[in-house]
Parts: sequence; structure tokens; C-alpha cells
Amino acid sequence: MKITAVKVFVCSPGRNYVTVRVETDEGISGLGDATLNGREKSVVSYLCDHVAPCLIGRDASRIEDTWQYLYRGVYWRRGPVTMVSIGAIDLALWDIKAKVAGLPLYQLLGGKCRDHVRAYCHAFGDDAPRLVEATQAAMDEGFTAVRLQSGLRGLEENYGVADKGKRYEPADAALPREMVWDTPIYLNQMPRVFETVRTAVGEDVALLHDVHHRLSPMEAARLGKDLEPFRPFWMEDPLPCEDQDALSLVRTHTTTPIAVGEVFNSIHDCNRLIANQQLDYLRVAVSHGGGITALRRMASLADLHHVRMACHGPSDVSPVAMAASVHFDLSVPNFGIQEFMGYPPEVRDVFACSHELKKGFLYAGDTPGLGVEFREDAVERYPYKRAFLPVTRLRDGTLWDW
Ligand code: GCO
Ligand code: MG
Repeated sequence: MKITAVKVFVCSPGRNYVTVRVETDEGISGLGDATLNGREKSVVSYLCDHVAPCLIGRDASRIEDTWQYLYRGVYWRRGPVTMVSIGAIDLALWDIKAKVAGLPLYQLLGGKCRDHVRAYCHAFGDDAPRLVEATQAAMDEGFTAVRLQSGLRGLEENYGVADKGKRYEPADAALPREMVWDTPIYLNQMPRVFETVRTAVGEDVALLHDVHHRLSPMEAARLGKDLEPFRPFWMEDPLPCEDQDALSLVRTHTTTPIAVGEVFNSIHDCNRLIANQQLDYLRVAVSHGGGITALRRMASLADLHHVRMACHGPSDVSPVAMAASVHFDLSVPNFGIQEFMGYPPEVRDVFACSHELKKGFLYAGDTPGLGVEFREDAVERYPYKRAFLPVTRLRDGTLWDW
């Protein structure tokens, strides 16, 4: 079975997605997600100019060899653009292989390790009482795990809080917008927010929180300690993670579990962290990390060191990568939890999916392959829109971590 075409589609049903279709001479094709939020066109060029021409005529069944060819065979290794491109091809080849077998992908990955995938959703509020309402609403929908992001007193906007007309991140401006951040206010307020929500919703629901890389090691240690009484499921991305040793300082001071990795794109970004047990959950996205082939290697390493997998699943990861995550989550022994933000109707109109969310748990469905259909006319119906994530500054104008 030979690869006859690698097609790349960019559409924007509310936000930009880069979708890859690998076609074969036997008429079976596979889908991959190559979306890199705010950097979509770089990936399109990488795929169209540097990957697609090399794959025509190659055997579509040779998934590992193709991965090695695109990674090891190339002088410039790693980096988000390269790895999400490899990831998209890898997903498409797994999709093809599972369609050929007539099986949902998880069957080729060893079959189910669990019946369904526990998901967490996002709750946000301008203040603690609104966050209590949002958490309760998520629990009423059946979620057993909820991520809490709160507005901060004196700050107009905060990351992840789309309350009262404000936007979630937002990758929506043709030039980056600017947001203001204040660490002391955050460190004082966040534990109180957790206390209010925990007291209101009881101890059975898992409560998560995303720090978005904004603290120093000592500040993160303090936040972890201050949150401990309210039993957070995890504290995500407490630090900018380039300094792999910094997390060990955080860990010496707190038992609050740590989740990192959504900006990682290779096993080399996390092998020392895993081996030194400096994290509890690894958040690499199945697309950004180089596909199912690469994620399985990370999961096996993580399993040796008591680290669980928790693939990144924001709405800027398309339903194709979300489907791949669900198949992966069903099949790895050391699964932790799956982020699921859901998608608006425009996105569901472009991507028809067999996976579904039912009462806070994800199910893969029985469709052969990844179980996603992509409507190519989306490119005309929802054309690409240049969109940047915002930048963050302290009150005095100092540029801060994102
Ligand atoms: C999360 C993330 C996202 C990112 C986004 C950036 O935990 O879901 O932090 O919301 O901000 O993916 O592109
Ligand atoms: Mg995050």
C-alpha cells in the first residue's frame, strides 16, 4: 500500500486547525492533526515543502520506519514545528492501519486497559462564588474532575477565565493582545479560592489548577503547600520548565501533585524529569509530541517511574488529535486523566467523530481507525484567520511567562 498524496488543510471554524490527510493507492486515507496554536502556517510549510514530497511512493504500513525517517533521518531534530508535523503523519498512518484492519485504533495498541476515559473539564469564574457555580454545573453534567481558574482582584483579565464575555486565552487577535499579571495577588487569592470551592462541593470531586508557567520555584513551592489542605488533584505547569532541575525544589516542599509537559515535544524534554520523579502527570499532546508512536515510548518510560499520562486536550488540539488521545488513553496502563474542553458546533460540523463524552467520561466508539471524518469544504467555509495568543506583562511592563 503506497502513499499517493499528503494533503494539508487549514480551516478556522472558530479557531485555526491544520489537518493532514495521507492518501494511498488502495483508496484508504488517514487523518492527522498538525495544529500549532498561533504558528499554523509554519507547520503547513514544513509539511508541504519538506515532508510530503519525501513520502510519496513510500509504504503506508511502515509506521515506525516512517517515524524514524522523519525524525532520525533529518539533520534538524525536535522542536514544535517538526514534531507536530511528524505527529500528524504518524496519526494518519495509524488511522490507515486500523482502517485496513477494520478495527478501532485502540485495538491495535493492545486493546482496552479500561472501559472508558476519565475526563476533566474547565470551570472558571470572575470570583470564587461564580467558580463554585461553574464547578457545581460541571459536576451536574457528570464530571468527576474539574479544572479551576479564577479571576484575580484588581486584574481585568486572567488566563483561562472566560467569564462574563471575556475570552479563554484568547488566540483571537491579528496581533498579540497584552494581559497583566500579578504574582503576589495570585499567591494570596488562589488558596482561598480553592478553600471556598472545596468547602462548597465536598471532597469527592477532583479539583485541578493550571498555573501556566508563571511562578518561580519557591513561589510554586508555597502555592503547592498552601493548596495542600484542599487536596488538589494537580498543580499544572507551575514553572517555565526549561530548567529541568527546578521542579525538584518544588517537590521537596509540597505533596501537591505536579503536571507538566504541554509544551514538550519529545521524550528528551522529559526523560530526566521522569527518571528523577519530578512530576506526577505528563501532559504532552499526542500530536505535539510526535504522534502515537512517540507517546507510547514516553508512556512506557513514565510507567517505570510512577508517572501517569494526561495528554493535553485544549480546544486548540483538533478533534483528530482528541480522538487519538482517547484511543491512546484507553490502551496505556499508566493513564491518569484526559483534558476535554469540548468543541463548538462549527467544529463538530467540520469533524464528525465517533468518540463521545458521556457524563464526564470519553468513549472511543467502534468505527475503524481514529473514527474521525473531515469535511474538506471547511477550508472555503471557514477560511484561515491570522490569530495570536496574547502576551503577559507585570504591572510595571516587564514581559512575563506565558
Ligand atoms: C491547557 C492549556 C491551554 C493552552 C493552549 C495554548 O492546559 O489546556 O494551558 O489552554 O493555553 O493550548 O495554545
Ligand atoms: Mg495548561
